[in-house]
Amino acid sequence: MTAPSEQVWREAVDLLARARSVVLACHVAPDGDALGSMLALGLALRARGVTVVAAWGEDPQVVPDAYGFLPGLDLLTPADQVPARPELLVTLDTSSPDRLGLLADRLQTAACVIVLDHHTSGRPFGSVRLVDDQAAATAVLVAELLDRLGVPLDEDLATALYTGLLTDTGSFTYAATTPAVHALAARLLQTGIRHDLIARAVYDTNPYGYLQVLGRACAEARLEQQAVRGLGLVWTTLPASLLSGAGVSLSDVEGVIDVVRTAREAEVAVVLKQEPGGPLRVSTRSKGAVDLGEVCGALGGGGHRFAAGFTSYDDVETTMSVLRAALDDAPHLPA
Ligand SMILES: [Mn+2]
Repeated sequence: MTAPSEQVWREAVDLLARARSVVLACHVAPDGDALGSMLALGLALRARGVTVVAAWGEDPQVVPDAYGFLPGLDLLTPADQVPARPELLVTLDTSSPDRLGLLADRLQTAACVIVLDHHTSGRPFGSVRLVDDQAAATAVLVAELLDRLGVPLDEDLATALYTGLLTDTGSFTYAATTPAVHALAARLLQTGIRHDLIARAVYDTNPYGYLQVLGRACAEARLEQQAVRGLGLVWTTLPASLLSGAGVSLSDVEGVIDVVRTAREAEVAVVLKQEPGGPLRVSTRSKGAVDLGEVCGALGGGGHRFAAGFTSYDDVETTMSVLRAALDDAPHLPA
């Protein structure tokens, strides 16, 4: 896939410049890029006099504590109050209709759908697709869109965009962190934002219970050296009882996989998180030899090449044997 053509950019800019009201929707269980991208675009459009509704398809919509500092949270609207027939719907960071959750039906009822995304897998949808799988974050595409709309960056826009950039690049460490990514980060910092406080809020502000959960997760991690055709697999589970006992939510434990994935013996890391009375949320990371977007896509999920996930309604044992088989079958990427 390549970057969006000039014609697609022009179509999107024309639609947004003419719109009187816009509905913005990001994926369920939103991360820093989904939220930051959506709120930045929402704030910019509202400043231009557009009526903006921002939402994701969960009821209730709970903003993770780590993102409580983001500007524009007042744009958020409960999913059941999102207009039934949007004049213009913009989806952000969302690779498949099912990732819109309760709002997936708006794809049928909206007069027009603009898609802003950088995922490699998923089921394509939408009429105007600003999709670039080489982009480090959806925030990169939103920044370009704001430039093309002639919106100057202010501190609020920069805070939201920087949060997306920071989180989706793994603090500017993943391979997609190009010179252009750093150039955008520099422009964002020039607005005067406190990047140190953003990083602290996102990464260094955990509830005490997180330490207990992380300890258990690491102590019980399993290393399977022969898995992934000998490249190695490390995995662990976070049972609902462990999370509730420690008083932490699913969004509080997003960072566990970033510790588990550091095991040098394993190409692939997996964390299975159990919702109380619900399915398993399976997060996966690879070091570059396996396309996990493909693997998780085949299991009903999706994501990026090196970071992806899916939802499983089976137990841990069954889920892991299905995943092991899929990882054994996955083609190895060139180094
Ligand atoms: Mn993203």
